[in-house]
Amino acid sequence: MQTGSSCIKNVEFVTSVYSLKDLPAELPVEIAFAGRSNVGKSSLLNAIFGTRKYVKVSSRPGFTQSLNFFLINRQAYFVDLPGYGYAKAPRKVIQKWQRLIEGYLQERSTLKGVVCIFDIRRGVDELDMGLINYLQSIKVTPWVVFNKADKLSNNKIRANLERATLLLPELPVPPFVVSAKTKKGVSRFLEQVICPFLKEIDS
Ligand SMILES: Nc1nc2c(ncn2[C@@H]2O[C@H](COP(=O)(O)OP(=O)(O)OP(=O)(O)O)[C@@H](O)[C@H]2O)c(=O)[nH]1
Ligand SMILES: [Mg+2]
Repeated sequence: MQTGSSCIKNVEFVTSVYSLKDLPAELPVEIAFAGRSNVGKSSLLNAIFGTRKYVKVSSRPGFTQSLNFFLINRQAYFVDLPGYGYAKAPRKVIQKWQRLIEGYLQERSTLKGVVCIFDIRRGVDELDMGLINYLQSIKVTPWVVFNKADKLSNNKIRANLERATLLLPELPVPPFVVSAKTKKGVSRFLEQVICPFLKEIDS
């Protein structure tokens, strides 16, 4: 599929993985998208891909239960991770997801970083901090993106961002604020974080 973005020229869905033994062979670059259930991971991927139809978006939380691999420009993987924190999921299911996600994050040596998506209305909570701290403990770069900016006024966005930033540890790149719905902020995030990796393998 052709896309509109400057550095994402081609996207192909490759596979949904439910078990670590089914992970595809590594490519030079892999970037994962993580966050609470319903925060808009799949929607952000669609915004990045320049289409609404590519990744399934949930009408109910807890929709994405597998690791979904997308092949970008035939040489990198973007991975849509299952959302955490869905209170209604059975304990066994939560434990299985956790093992799958943690195993995945530890195992992928070509993982360049994880896009950690949070809701700008809610800021960061204990589970979100747990994700950031876990990534830092295994030396994987977290990139923080606050989504659903279309739901708040600019003043409220500024206040929430300030409050959330105080809670977060020092990050390699300051947080981004985007709306997967209106696409506001998405191209800036792409150009500053994602495109450099894709351009690196191009050259
Ligand atoms: N207003 C608004 N709604 C959004 C935005 N991003 C996502 N949504 C909505 O939020 C809901 C969840 O979006 P998804 O993209 O499926 O969220 P997800 O994080 O992939 O969810 P799981 O797969 O369950 O973990 C859907 O109804 C989306 O339309 C946004 O930027 N603004
Ligand atoms: Mg999803």
